[in-house]
Amino acid sequence: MQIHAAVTPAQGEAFSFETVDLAEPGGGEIRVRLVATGVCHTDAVAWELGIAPFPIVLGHEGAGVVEAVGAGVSTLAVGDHVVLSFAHCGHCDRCLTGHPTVCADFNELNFGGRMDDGGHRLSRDGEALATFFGQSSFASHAVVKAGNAVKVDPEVDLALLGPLGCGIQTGAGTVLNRLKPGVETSLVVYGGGAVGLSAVMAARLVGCRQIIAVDVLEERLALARELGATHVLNGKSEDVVERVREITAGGSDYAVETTGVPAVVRQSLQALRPLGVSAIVGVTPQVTLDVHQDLMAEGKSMIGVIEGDAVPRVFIPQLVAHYKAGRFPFDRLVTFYEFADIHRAFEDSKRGTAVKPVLRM
Ligand code: CXF
Repeated sequence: MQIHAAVTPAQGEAFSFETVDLAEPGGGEIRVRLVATGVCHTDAVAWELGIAPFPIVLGHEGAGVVEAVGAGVSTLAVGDHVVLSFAHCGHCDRCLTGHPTVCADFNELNFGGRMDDGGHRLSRDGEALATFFGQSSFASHAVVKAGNAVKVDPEVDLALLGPLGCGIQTGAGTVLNRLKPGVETSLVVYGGGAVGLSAVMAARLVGCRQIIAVDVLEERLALARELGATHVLNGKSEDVVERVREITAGGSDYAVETTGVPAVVRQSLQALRPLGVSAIVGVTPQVTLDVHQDLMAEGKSMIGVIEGDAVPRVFIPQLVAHYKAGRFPFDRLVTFYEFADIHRAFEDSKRGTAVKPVLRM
């Protein structure tokens, strides 16, 4: 069928709204009519730095309604509300042991530009268009593997839910699935974007005693407070390591580092108490560490976490339930844009005036 999509013709080139062809869903696949899709930092990285092939249809935080199911799909039906998450093979040892975020084929399936059978589902005048994260949700419709689609509660506004498939799952999952802090612990979140603020909300959910948010934008810090931060620090004007040590009487138990800025990655370690753990979530170019001083001397650890170590089909419905119960108000992060305003959504995200832009298709 013909659909409407924002095509990225080449690295850094403006999105071009076009009518393109979408194949029928094959075995194990579904077609989704997208209602909305979040804009994530990784879309911007792919657009600007070209980490996936071009021409491509980006977008990987889609939410929509199942419109057709291919052969062999028994878990979803036409009319179901779904959130689209990252692609994973489902049969490697990591997928089978509950860690699809480190699927053996994660990079190939999400950034390789093709579906799991090596083919494309999108084309323009016979020319293949690359797929992003197995979904390419900057479009009116998408064909995806049923295993990457998560059925969600139809009572909740579907337009809000796309970011649960990536950014919000990443922040909340890092706390709830990986760090699992106990009550009475302290946790510092570096960076007050959608990922960081989701980590703040998750830390409040589990009852961390001290939740310290660090950012350089005062508006972000104010929002962090409203969402559960007990303390906020402005990284521009305060000595963060010193202040965290003061507030926590010696260093934090946990850190969630979302900025990817090398100096901040080091701060996240330096401000830990002995035996503390820092989860590295932000995409980081290269960081130089004094391994002895920053890690060994005090038994600290640093762990990398992708997509909150989540099993989306388990975790996303849990987040939706927390939202419904008023315990996880992630809607506070969302600013809606019309699909046609995609460039403005990207600019606002870059400038920091929108925490989580969501495009209505
Ligand atoms: C990405 C972050 C970088 C590693 C792969 C997954 N998540 C969302 O965009």
